[in-house]
Amino acid sequence: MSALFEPFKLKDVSLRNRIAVPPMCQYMANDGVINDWHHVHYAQIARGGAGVVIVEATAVSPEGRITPGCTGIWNDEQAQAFVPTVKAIKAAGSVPGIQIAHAGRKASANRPWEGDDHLPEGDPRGWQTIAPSAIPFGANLPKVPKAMTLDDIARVREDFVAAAKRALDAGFEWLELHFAHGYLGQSFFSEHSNQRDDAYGGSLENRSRFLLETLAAVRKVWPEHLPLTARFGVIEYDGRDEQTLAESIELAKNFKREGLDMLSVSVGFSTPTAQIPWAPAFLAPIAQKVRRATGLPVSSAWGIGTPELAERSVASEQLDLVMVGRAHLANPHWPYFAAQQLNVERAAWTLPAPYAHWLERYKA
Ligand code: FNR
Ligand code: 531
Repeated sequence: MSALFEPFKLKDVSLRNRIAVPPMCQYMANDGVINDWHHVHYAQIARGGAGVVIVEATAVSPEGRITPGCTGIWNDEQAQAFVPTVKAIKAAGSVPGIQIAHAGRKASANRPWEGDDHLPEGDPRGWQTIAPSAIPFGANLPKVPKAMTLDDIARVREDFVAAAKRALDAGFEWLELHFAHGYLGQSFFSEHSNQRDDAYGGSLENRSRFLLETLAAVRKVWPEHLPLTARFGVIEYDGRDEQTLAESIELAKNFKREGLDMLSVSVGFSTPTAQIPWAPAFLAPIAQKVRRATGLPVSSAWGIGTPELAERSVASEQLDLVMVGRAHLANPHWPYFAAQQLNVERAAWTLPAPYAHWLERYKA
């Protein structure tokens, strides 16, 4: 039997297999409202058979978007626009998830294929970015953010709470806090971006405060029986990996204490000078370390594009869920072909009948 096609239960939510479609920005929204592009994209990818489909980083406020094309859930119109897509994901047999996010100092940018850089000063499409300290990311994102006041911090925390409530009302059953990739949550944790001298900066406890307070506040409004997860960069590849990983494991233990159900292990992306050792599944052994140290179920992504590698990452107990991103962009039915290549018996195959009947019955 394939480990990849074993079901997975987290709280009261059951996944048909260990395959997750990770959040992947589409940059195709207008004023944060999703449209046909997103509906077709998510419905078709869910029909491919993944256990959970996590909708892209969705901003908790207008200034929390990465680009003007990013989705938002800061108002009821945006939340309502998700409802048909949530239903389509469920109808396809996947669990509907969503990642809520604030881009911090990486906000107010062009789409990746239009420069991936900050919108120029004075560009009417741009906005003032905010962050723990007035320190720019650098490289393609040179804009100096406004250092957040304590009121800003409280407001953004409440924006995450309001976003979680709207996600629940829209029918999502899996919520992920975007605390990774150099965005606002990560930037409070990293000394590359946080040089505050108040209760939110300096010590590990202080640099963890925004993340833990936000998690605790969201946990209060997100039902206990539904998974509440976070994506967090546990390593930066900036020459201080041992210390960063040790601090990240401390934070993960505190996440668990505050009610986190699962951790999506990723990279910090807090500095443009990071030397990241890109390789298929390079994060899986690191995720396993976090899992063993904290007892939290873990997922991770990165270059896991072949069924064999996905299978091995789960069978070797490195990952509880495998995040297969770009391979799903290339083939929304990736899980079906993975099942074939792993010779998984038909019952585990998850294409809907209108496709499966003809692919199974009249096999070449
Ligand atoms: C991403 N990624 C990403 N990550 C995240 O936490 N939230 C997001 O919204 C996005 N958006 C996004 C868009 C696109 C087009 C890509 C390619 C990636 C990262 C993604 O979830 C995943 O971690 C990486 O792509 C690595 O996994 P793969 O693609 O190698 O399987
Ligand atoms: C990170 C990434 C870098 C290089 C290849 C694939 C993915 N992602 C992070 C995304 C935005 C797009 C780039 C988010 O977390 C929103």
